[in-house]
Amino acid sequence: MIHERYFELLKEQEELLSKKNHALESKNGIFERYENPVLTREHAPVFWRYDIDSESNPKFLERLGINAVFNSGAIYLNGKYYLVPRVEGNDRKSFFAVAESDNGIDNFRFWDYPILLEDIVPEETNVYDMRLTQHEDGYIYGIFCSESHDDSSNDISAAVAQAGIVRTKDLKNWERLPNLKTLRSDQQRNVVLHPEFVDGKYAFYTRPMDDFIETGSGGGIGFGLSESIENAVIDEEIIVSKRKYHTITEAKNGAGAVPIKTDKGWIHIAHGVRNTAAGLRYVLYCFATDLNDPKRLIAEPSGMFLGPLGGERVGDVSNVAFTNGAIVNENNEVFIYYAASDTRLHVATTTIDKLVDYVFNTPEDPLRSVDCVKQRISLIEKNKKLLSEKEK
Ligand code: M1P
Repeated sequence: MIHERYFELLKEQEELLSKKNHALESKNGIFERYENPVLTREHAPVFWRYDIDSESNPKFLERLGINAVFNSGAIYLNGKYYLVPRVEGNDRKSFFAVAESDNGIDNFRFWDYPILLEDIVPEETNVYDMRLTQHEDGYIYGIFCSESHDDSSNDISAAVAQAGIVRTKDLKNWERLPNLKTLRSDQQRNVVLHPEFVDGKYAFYTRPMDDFIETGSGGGIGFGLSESIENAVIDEEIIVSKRKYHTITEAKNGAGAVPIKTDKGWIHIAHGVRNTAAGLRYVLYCFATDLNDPKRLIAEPSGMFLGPLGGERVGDVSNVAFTNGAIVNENNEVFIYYAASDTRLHVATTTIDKLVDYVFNTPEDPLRSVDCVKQRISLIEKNKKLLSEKEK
């Protein structure tokens, strides 16, 4: 018999799932945040967590808890908004699952089953952070981090990160392909597949790193080409968006959402990381690359685009804003799915026009305080002139 508590939990969950989400007044004119997260651990179906049989679970104890739902791939298909977040069990293992909504800001509901990946990488322990690319070859690709223990080390926590690859046409049947090989980088995380062929090849944004946590000599977000996707191999990686001293990318950076094609260039929403006395701080930043040569940087506005704010700052890994998915709908509205502190998933909305304006008209970081002050003084002087003309 089904335990009666199941129906109570279902009712409580329905209230959460059907709750309307409201935009908060934009503070910067660039994007709106929302009142509620779009996905949390409470959104995970009750039957993923409980044995609902009153005979085998008379006290209705949770058997397989969910700890967090965060960093999410995103895709817009046939008028619906789909998310494939990182769902982390209480056992610390992450997995992927599809959640869908009609409007992209609320009522996201998980499908009944999580995605069971083909088990073709026997050493793989954990998977996370899928980027969903609708590629011009006709497939939807999911590129994610495939993490294994580093057996060359005696350290129990030593790990190796590689980029896993799956593809699908319907988000239901997933074909797993061999992990990406990058011949000149030992480890990879935050790899994104470009949606178009470049010189007839599959193009990837990479993040060369020579350690699991530290990128070491890795100079930033890279770009590389592979002849094949069935056996993807990248030889040379060219740095597109560099890590820079005393900026929001000083410690590391990584590609985020699949780049958004606009008339002026590909817009990238990535993350930058700096170190502080309180630990690493992750924020989102933007840059643009050339439409015909997507490894060529053409704009990089100064500083952060979106940082963790208020309650977003606290979670399992505090002080983190992270994105790996954004959606543009037919009205050129942009939905940026960003996770807060490795715990829950939020949305911020903007439009293509605003994003282009932000990316191409926000000044670059002059990299030195004295030059930043000069930059600000020139803005003040321009404004003062206008204000004094108004007074005349
Ligand atoms: O904990 C913050 C983020 O850390 C990693 O990102 P990066 O490789 O840039 O350090 C990822 O594990 C990501 O999932 C996580 O949100």
